[in-house]
Amino acid sequence: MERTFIMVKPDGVQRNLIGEVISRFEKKGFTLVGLKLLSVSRELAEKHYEVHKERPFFKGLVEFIISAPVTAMVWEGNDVVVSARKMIGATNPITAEPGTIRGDYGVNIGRNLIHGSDAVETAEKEIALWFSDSELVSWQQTITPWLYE
Ligand code: IDP
Ligand code: MG
Repeated sequence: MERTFIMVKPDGVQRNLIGEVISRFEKKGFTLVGLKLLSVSRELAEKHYEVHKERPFFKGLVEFIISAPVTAMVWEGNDVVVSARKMIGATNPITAEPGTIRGDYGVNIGRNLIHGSDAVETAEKEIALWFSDSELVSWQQTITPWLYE
């Protein structure tokens, strides 16, 4: 079963959207296998956004991510990486479709509430970066036959 890394960014935590994000993923039919609230170190933030290190917004992005707690999660399910990206919506909340998390709750690209891995390989790297094996729980929901044929 596929897994993805989801983070409610500091703005999402401050705006009391942790529950809303969890609720959307639960209702969609995905399974929570890892969850923690944490203050992010500069080192972790820089590593997580390493691909963007030459971009003009990198410094501000890192400062933002370390400015207040985030909620890190791992969700599991069929094609969860692509599906989560659709649920999250476009990077700029102004162009993100209504019905997506960013489209429903965001108004600024630098405050777009949530991160989701962009590919299966990225998800594997990000999960390993943010979680130890012992923090991840493999379990099966009893509703599985009602989610998958
Ligand atoms: P994604 O989060 O939708 O995958 P990326 O292009 O990977 O978007 O960018 C990572 C994060 O960097 C975005 O979620 C956003 O917080 C921030 N970001 C991207 N582009 C800009 C920008 O032009 N200005 C400010 N922040 C940006
Ligand atoms: Mg990205």
